Amino acid sequence: MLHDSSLRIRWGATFLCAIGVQFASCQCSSDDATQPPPPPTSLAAPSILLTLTISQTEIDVLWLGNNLLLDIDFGVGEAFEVYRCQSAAPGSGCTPNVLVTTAPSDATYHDAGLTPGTEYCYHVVATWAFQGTSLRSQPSAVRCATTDAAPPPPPPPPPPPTSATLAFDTDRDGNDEVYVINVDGTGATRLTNDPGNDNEPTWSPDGMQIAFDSDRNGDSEIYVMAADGTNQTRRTTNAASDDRPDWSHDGMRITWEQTVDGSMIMVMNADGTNPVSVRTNAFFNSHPTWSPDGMRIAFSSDMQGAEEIYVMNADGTGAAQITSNGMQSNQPDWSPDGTRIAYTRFVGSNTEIYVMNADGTNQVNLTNNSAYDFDPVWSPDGSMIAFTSLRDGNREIYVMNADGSGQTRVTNNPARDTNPAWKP
Ligand SMILES: [Ca+2]
Ligand SMILES: [Ca+2]
Ligand SMILES: [Ca+2]
Ligand SMILES: [Ca+2]
Repeated sequence: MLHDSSLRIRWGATFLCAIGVQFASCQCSSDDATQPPPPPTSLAAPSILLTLTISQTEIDVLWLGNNLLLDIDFGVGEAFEVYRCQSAAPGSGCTPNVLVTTAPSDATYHDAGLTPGTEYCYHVVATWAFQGTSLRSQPSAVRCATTDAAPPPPPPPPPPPTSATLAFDTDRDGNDEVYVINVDGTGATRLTNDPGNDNEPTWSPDGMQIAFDSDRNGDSEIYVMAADGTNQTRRTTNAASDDRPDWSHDGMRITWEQTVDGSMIMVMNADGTNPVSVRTNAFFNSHPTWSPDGMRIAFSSDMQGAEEIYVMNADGTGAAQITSNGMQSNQPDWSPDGTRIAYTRFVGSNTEIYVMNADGTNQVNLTNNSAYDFDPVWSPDGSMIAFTSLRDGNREIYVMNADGSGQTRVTNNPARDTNPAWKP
C-alpha cells in the first residue's frame, strides 16, 4: 500500500503519546493539538483487479485494498482473505466459498495445483484489527479465470501388425530349432529339425531364405535354407565356431563372427565363397550388423575392456568406437534408414534395449525393468523393434514400437525363445 510517511510518523507518534509512551524529541501533553482519529467503523471492499491464467494448473489473482487512510492514520493497514470456488463448467461462474490464502497487504496470489481446463472464481475480503477493533469488508467483485486445457493424451500405440513374421530360435523341442511365428503369436512353425542346436536366424532381404548357425556337424557353421525350411545348405567348413550371421541388405554378402581364441568378424558371399576376415585380433569381436548401404559394419568388442559398440568400413578399416558406457554394450542392429543403431546395454543388474544415432550420440533407453532385455532387431520399415526379454520368467520374444511404447509379448512358452529376426 502507498504511504504518506510524514503523516504516518506524525499520527503514530501522536497515538503512542496518547497511550503513554514518551518520546525524547517531544513531550506528550493533553493539550497536544493533534489528536488520533477515531477507529473506523466500516471497511471498504477491496478491488480485485485481475485473474490471470498462467498454465494448466496455475492462476494469479491480483487485488488492491481501498482503505489507504487506515495505514496512514494507524500505521497498520488491512489484511486480505482470498476465497475460491470451482465452476461446474467454464463460463458458468460460482460463488467463492473456500479460503485459499490470507495476505498482509496488496498482493498477487499464485494459485497452483489446479485442475487443467477448469474455471475458478475468486473474491477478496479486507480485514482490519487494531486495539480491539476488528472489521471485515464486503467481498470484492467476483473474478473468474479458466486454466489451460491439458493436451489430449497421446493415442495408444497401434497394435503390432498381425501379418508380420519373425524368425527366432527355441529349445521347446529339446534342442534349439529355428521357428517362424506371426507377431500376434499365431502360426509358430518349426523350420529345422535335427539334434544339433540351430540358432540366430537372419533373413535374406527378399524374404526367400534364412541364414542361421548350427552345430549339427560338430562345431558351429553357417547354413542357409529356404524360408519354408527346405534346402538346408552349409556355407562354412572350418574347425572354428561360426555364429551370428547377418545378411547384407543387397543380398550379396553375409557377415558373421568366427571364434577360435578371440572372435573375428568375417564376410563372405551369400553362396559361401570368398570368406574374408575383416576384423582379427585377440579380442571378442561379436554381433556384426550391416549398415543398409553395405558400406559399414557395426559390431561389439571388448578390446578396451568392457564390450562397446564399434563401426568400421566393411573391409575392416577405419574402426571407430561409438559407445563409451564402461559396461557391457553389445548386440548392435542398424536401423533400415541407416540413421540409428539399437543395442543391448548392461545397466545396474540387468540389460536394457537402447537406440542411438549411428555415430553413438543421443542414446535413448527403450526398456526399463529388472529383467534382462536383449537381442534388439528393427522391423523392415523401422517402426518397431523385436527383442528377447526374461520379464515373464523365461526367455520370450517381444515387439515394441521404435520409441519403446507398446511392448507386447509374441511367444508364450516355458522354453527358451530368443534371437528374433524380422521377415523383410
Ligand atoms: Ca536342432
Ligand atoms: Ca565352423
Ligand atoms: Ca531390463
Ligand atoms: Ca519362452
